Amino acid sequence: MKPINLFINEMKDLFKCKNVYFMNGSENETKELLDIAQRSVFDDKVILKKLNHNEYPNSYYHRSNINDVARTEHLTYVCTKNIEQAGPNNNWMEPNEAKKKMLKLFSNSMNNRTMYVIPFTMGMYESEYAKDCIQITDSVYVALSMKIMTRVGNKTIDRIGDSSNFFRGIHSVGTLNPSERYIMHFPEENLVMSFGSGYGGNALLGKKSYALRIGSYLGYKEGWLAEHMFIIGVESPNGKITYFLGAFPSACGKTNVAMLKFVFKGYKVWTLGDDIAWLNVGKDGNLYAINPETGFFGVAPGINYKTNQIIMETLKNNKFLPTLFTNTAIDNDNNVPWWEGLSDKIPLNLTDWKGEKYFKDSNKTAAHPNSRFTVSIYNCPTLSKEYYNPKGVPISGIIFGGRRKDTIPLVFETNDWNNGVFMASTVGSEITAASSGDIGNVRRDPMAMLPFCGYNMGDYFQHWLNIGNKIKNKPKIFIVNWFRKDENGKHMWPGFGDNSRIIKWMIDRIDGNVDVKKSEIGLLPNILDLNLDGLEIGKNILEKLFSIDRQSWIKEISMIEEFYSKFGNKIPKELQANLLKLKNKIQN
Ligand code: GTP
Ligand code: SPV
Ligand code: MN
Repeated sequence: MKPINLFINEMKDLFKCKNVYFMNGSENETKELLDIAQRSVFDDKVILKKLNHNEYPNSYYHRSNINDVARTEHLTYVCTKNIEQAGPNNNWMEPNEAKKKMLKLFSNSMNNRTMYVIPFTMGMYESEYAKDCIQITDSVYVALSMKIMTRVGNKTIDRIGDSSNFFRGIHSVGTLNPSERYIMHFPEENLVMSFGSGYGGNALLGKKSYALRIGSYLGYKEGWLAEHMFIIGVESPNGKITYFLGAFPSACGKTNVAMLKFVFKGYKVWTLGDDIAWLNVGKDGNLYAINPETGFFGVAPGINYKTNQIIMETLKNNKFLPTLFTNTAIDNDNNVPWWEGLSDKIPLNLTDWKGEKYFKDSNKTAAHPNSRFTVSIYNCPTLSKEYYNPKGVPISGIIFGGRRKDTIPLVFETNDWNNGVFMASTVGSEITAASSGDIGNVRRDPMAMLPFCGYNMGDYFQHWLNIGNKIKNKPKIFIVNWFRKDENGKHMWPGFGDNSRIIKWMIDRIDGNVDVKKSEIGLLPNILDLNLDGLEIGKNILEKLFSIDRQSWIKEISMIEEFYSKFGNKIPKELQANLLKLKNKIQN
């Protein structure tokens, strides 16, 4: 028997499902799944509710369990044979112990349910970087979401053929009991087991579990990088397109930059990806990036026609697959989704994300802060034609950032690749609602990969340095912080569309049109080189946005030292040397 069929039979025996739904990727299948989801009740709720299709074509609403609204990092494990390989950045469990635990939870857990078999490919079928996968799930919401987010269909089955070389993702929502929730990764076996959650990165196993955690491990072994990054091309008035990658931690602005609208005439952003990039060094010595996904799973709150017109158009321009809204509020008068920031006026007849009537004066938000839309990338009006290029696009700039109310300037350029890797390895960010944890606390989140690096981060940093040695035309590396606040706790930079002013400066740097000011931490822009036409921003605010406060940096360095010390001698010497240099400069 073919390995695929062996695997599916094994799953049937394990889960004792009522029936099997083998997905083929057809349009008809989408209709069938939508029908099933609108007819079925799970967790006391109808799984999908049709929204007003005049306002939001082909859109549906889903409410998840109130205990299941974000990734649960403390229940996410990397199970390698030895603990050092997983590193202090991961929870670790011995693989046999982890499997025993999971098999017990999985056993009979689909008794009265349908088991969906989802064959999917990450990346263009034509791409030599594409990877074939099979996910098992008992959630029709997950099955539909996977269809939006990845290439689902028979083609994957044909590609796998008689081979046993495919990713196995095994998922069951179980009873949604948080005390029985685990997401276990077995990088050495190309396998993930997930139980007890139906939400986002916990359940759509092609995304964080495969494309990042397993992907980063494969990249380490095979000589490439799997990154938590958007990919964009920026067209300048002269027609040249400059490609950027950007890594910000969860809920720190990637999707918004991916669909950014420039405030200057003649410039245009072409979208390639908003969350995941697979990077390879080409034969020509350039760094190339592909987006292995086919959809956006984006944060709803904050989005409106002013902050991001292109995202709104993507949500309204529904031509292809359905769009799902999860844990937003519902405006009952119009049967449309609503979230904080969508309109100034709060609709009168609002049901909140928990399903309760929402009162305007309550301290709670109507939409969950991590409420999201799942939408096909093909609906995006700014989708780049290079999205379809199996080789990917050649990168000229890499942007790293975090959410910091202080310390980190609006933008600076790093001195060179290795110094850029060092700076990226030190990025800190306030924890957001995208993961359950101490929201607001600053933690180190190197390359925005802390929750997603499937192996020891010390080895990961060395891998970044090694990749750099292979790149002939090294991209410039920039650090940004859209989130610096004043004494009153107000963001000093308007952000969103105005971030294009900063990206324009980066293009000017890449093209060699403007100079920089050297500072202790890196290369700062000359304020006069930033085009701030039409923006009302005081000179003193601008100065504050770029100020380097010695005391804050002394604290910052001690936090970096504390983080590095967890990795012992795994931290590359090159990065230790950079840290020492920075410390000397700050102290002198
Ligand atoms: P993940 O999907 O979790 O990986 O998040 P992301 O990095 O794609 O973040 P996203 O673009 O969805 O933005 C997250 C939140 O930050 C949303 O509530 C946005 O409205 C808000 N946001 C995005 N860009 C900016 C900005 O430039 N300034 C400010 N103040 N807020 C922003
Ligand atoms: C993130 O948290 O970085 C996300 C959402 O993109 S999830 O798919 O849940 O990981
Ligand atoms: Mn993300």
